[in-house]
Amino acid sequence: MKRTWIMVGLAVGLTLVGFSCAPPPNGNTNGNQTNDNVSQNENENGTSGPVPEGFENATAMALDEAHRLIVNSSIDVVDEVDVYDLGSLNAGDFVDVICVATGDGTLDPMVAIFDVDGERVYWNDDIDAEHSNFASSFNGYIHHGGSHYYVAVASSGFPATQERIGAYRLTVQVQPNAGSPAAIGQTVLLYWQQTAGAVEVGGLTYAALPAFDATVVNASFTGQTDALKTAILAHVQQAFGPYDVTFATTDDSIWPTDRYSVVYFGTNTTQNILSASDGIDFFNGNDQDRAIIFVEPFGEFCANVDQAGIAIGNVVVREVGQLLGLMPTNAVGDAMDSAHEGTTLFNNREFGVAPMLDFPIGEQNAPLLLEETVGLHGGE
Ligand SMILES: [Ca+2]
Ligand SMILES: [Ca+2]
Ligand SMILES: [Ca+2]
Repeated sequence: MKRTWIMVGLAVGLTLVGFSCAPPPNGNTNGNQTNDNVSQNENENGTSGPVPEGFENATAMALDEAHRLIVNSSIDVVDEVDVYDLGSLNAGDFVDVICVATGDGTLDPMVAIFDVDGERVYWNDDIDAEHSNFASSFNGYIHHGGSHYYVAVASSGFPATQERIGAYRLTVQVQPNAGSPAAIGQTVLLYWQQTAGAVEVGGLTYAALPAFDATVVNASFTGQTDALKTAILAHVQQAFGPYDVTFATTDDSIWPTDRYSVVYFGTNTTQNILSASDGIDFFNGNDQDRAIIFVEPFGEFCANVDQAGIAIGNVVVREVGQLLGLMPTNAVGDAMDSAHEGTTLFNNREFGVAPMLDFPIGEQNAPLLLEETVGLHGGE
């Protein structure tokens, strides 16, 4: 399915800001206003509509009296995706999902849960890849009700072919009505100044970082450090404008006193990457996580400070998106696009509805997830 991603993002963003519709009786706040450009389904109040693309062959699997489902099955060919339809879930239900390889143990699984529109709620590949635990597991609250929730199992995209097929056991446990997940705003500190010591991001330690300096990005930017900071800040504030995300910087006379996440700016990398973060923090369970942007590589393709402000800003937006639970996507123009770096970094991007880089079916509805995670700016 081909779409114009920038337009989708704009339309969804405007709809979320502009409408304040009462949730239908089943608690589904994911009404047609936000996603009729995705699947045209009419699933409010549990009436069934077209099943989203990729979920047509879902196997209906009712939970037992203990609200549990155990499936023993297998991924038999590379790129197979097994989809199970759990039926309806409500906001405040707590789901606990684990998928482990069984049989000869060759499968490296990944697992995700999707709402009635095929939009991702949670995903996991490896519980602990560092210690070779390639089983998949996640747990957390359902934030909006729906007549169908789908759990999908696929093989991880990374391993060699022989690790991509094999048997698995999927266990789903639901605790109905376990709590009331609420959106909570987030403050993010852009750390322009020199750090007092080494900083740790994503399990890696970086030696003390010097103050942000436009000269490091590109020698021709000397003397334009403040202009570049201003351009980056303006870009990230614009991107998160609809949502309750507050950006502060170390140049502010008063630093935030509440809990905040931090974006550092490093000068170089031996890994040839633009950025790193503590990870995808689904529904922002950690309000003090960190990301780092490596500004040096941007100098190679940014001709002026305005370009650099947009390019670096786009990468800051994507990393903060991860710190708020968004996954990398695979769509030009989407704020979480990680597949088309190159010159697309010079373009304005929008949080939109886009396919994920790391799961073969379903999409990520970033505006909906951000609204459910941090809420809308000013509580609109
Ligand atoms: Ca199968
Ligand atoms: Ca895995
Ligand atoms: Ca976080």
